[in-house]
Amino acid sequence: MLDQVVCLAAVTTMGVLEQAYFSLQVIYARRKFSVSPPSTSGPPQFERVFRAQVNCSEYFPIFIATLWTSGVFFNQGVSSVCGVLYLYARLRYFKGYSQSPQERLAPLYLSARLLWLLIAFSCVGIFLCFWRMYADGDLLQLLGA
Ligand code: JUQ
Repeated sequence: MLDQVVCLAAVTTMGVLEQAYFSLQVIYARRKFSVSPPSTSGPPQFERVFRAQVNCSEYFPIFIATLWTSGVFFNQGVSSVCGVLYLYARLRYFKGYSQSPQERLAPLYLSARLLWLLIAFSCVGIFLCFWRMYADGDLLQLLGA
């Protein structure tokens, strides 16, 4: 049973490490540009690193939820490949945004496309699961019909 989700767990752990890396970069940027908490404003170089980390964090729960839904209900291999590519896109997004707002765009579009793909695979997987339950008569029983 665990071999059906081990790749998803690996991608999840890689993602957590990536988030830790982004947080460390914000800590270093705070020191470098002398921006003390709770302040989040400072020179543009600091604010770009800060915003890049916040934006990646904002999408991390959505990414993890769709990675696992797609991996469990659709296909572990396909979902894990999309997951690794998403994390790679987010790394390039973070590095790009640290340079300039313009340089974040190409990896941002890639990460958005990969997230749409994971959402689509999740929908297909859930639909197929309901479909199978319906065909087996389990779904009607579950709904009390
Ligand atoms: C919200 C909920 C689900 C999205 C794509 C796929 C699913 C994103 C928009 C970001 C950023 C960063 C910046 C990874 C048009 C529908 C989604 C979803 C959004 N989209 N923005 C932005 C804040 O630097 O501007 O990280 N990420 C997205 O997906 C596209 C949106």
